[in-house]
Amino acid sequence: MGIPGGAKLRRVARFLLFSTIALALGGCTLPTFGGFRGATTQGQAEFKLWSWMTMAGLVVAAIVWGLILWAVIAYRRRDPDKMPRQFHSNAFVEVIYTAVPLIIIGVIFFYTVKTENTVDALAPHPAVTVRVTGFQWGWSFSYRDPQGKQIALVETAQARPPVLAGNPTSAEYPQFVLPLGETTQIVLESADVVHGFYIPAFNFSRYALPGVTNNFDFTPVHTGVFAGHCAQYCGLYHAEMLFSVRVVRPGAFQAWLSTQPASGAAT
Ligand SMILES: [Cu+2]
Repeated sequence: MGIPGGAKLRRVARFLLFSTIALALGGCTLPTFGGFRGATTQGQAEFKLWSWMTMAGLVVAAIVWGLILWAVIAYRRRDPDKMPRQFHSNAFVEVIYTAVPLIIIGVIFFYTVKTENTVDALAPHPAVTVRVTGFQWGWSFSYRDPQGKQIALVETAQARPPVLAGNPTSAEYPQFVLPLGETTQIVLESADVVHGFYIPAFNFSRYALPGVTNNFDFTPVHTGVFAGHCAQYCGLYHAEMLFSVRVVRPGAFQAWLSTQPASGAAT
């Protein structure tokens, strides 16, 4: 049997599909839906996945809400004495609403794996290596040369007032620096308990785990100062685990690096 209003439905679906594609391709700026566009190549890949998945979700939502509304209005009870035609199944519709979600899940799975591979990819020869250690309650950023020797150190001041909980970019909190357009490898560890190394503008968060080393790359695409904080409740002064990252041009980065003290015991 044919589906009543099937042609009209297909027209609506086609309109939604094409308007979404036109929206995405026009000016090639994807809508953010409240997300960050990503200040690194890895963060941009993450953003692209977020934006496309949200758009796909909205198309599905529009079709579902449209069908509900249509069924409610078109098949409302007009005559209290007349029952509508009774039937118990529709093989065609059932095959469609099983196959289409499977295809959607398959596409989402494919692009999620693809994006994760991009985000987790490690460059064989990163321009900079920074060993980041989370501890109760702060961060240390130890810059290493290719031989693993510490060449610069930025860390949370130990003698800080107990609670500042202010702006992550203020001078009370450590700020590490990354070169624009170059790949920095972060070697993430914890000195005590589980912490969360989170930079919202990079669309990136990862656990700092005691006894486990997490490696990942940042390739910044925008200069600027970006806030970071601990994303895993880790004790009394968890809210004090603020930091920021400043992205500068490679020349300015080398100038900054040369002024940094290499002192402090390597953690
Ligand atoms: Cu914490």
